[in-house]
Amino acid sequence: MITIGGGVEGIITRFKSISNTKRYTLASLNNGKPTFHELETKALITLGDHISLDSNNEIIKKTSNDNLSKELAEIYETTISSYFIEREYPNTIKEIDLAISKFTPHLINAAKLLIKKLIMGSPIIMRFHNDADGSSSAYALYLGIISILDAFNIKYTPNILWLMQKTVVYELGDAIYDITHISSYSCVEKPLLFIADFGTSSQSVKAIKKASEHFDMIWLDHHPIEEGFDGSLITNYINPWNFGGDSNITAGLLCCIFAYLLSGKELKEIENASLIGDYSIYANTSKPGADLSAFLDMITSDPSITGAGSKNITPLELHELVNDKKRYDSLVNFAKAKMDETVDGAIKKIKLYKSKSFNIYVSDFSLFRNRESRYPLPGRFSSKLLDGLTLKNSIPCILLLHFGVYISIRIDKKIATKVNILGIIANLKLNYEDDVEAGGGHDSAASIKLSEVSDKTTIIKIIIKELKDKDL
Ligand SMILES: [Mn+2]
Repeated sequence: MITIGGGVEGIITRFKSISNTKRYTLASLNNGKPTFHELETKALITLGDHISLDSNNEIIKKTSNDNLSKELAEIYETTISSYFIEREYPNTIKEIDLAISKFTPHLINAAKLLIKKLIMGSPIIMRFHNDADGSSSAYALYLGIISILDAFNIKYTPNILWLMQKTVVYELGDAIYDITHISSYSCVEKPLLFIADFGTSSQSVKAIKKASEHFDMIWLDHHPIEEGFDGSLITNYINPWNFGGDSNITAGLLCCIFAYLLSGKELKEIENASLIGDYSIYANTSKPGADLSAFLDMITSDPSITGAGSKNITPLELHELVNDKKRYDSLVNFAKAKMDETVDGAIKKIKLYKSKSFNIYVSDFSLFRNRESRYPLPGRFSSKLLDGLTLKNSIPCILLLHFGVYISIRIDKKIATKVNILGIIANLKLNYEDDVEAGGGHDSAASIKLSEVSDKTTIIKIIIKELKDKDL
């Protein structure tokens, strides 16, 4: 395709109807470079039409396209061959070299798919878990996308909706929302749904089935794969558990590798922030990342702290805050001070149950929670509180932190295997099925949801007894 006069020639790849006007995107190659135009017109044109525009963006020629798939393939392949460079991730964590080399080809496929959606203007929905790891994931993806669009010299705002997810399940309601969002678009390339740091649950299966009819999907997660979860409908499901790794390879780390493969951008601080945020054994507290992690944890727990009215926070907003040095420093300091203050408050009101080789602590979150803000959230706070307790003790500690119908359990990694909390939870579910609604997690971090009618004090006493029985 060539440029005519001051204008361009290309293919209509997407349109959106807004009352009686339609907004179109036009994709083409100009001297081997992908170009991208947006235009609004009442003229009768449709998806796949081949259009020529003059320098005022007026349509001067329109032909219907007999060679559509060939021309689209040419745009895509030329873009990939001129801009996509196969790179090796500069990994600094030796233990995960093998897992990375195994999933890298899959990440490369996913990166190429994202590029295709970007140059064809397809709507993209990015959902990320609302914690430090999930928001690190979104931040890395955002910076990677900006960087590749810069390389293309594409001057347009990509059609991306960023949504922060409050649960670890992709619910049917989410799928319906996503399908509704794209319903006003028509595109030559299927829309893309990108999930980061959640969704690997059997409860997501219905929604995945529904969404797969309308979207191609890229799904980067590191949660243990639940029985009944079916990732086969997901175009690119990439989880370290399937490649000889485990949850210590966080979603943020996966997304930083993805962003690097996509654009060549190195994002080591974001990578480390995600590792710190999710208590990965690969977290490195002597390298930058702890401040960013504290900041992200606070912002995702309570976006209103920034003064924003919305409950959602986008990576663009994160990026602007991080780059406003004064504001960022003050938010980081506030996050750390609030966390320290809450840990101190909790330790003053905690109950201790001594066992032979470890201490069991029980903490009631409602006694010291922050009344003005949702930060810190109890589940994540329990990990910080265990850290605080570990510092004060010479023997390992176990923490049961309860709030409403939830009990959050944290166990020193040194005794996690011996204690086998998941076994204790399985027994509870079996013997007290009317009390325990749900429960699960990892060896060192688990949680239980009780039913409304349950007697929480009794259940906690039973857990303490079971824990002590393991300490022989
Ligand atoms: Mn995570």
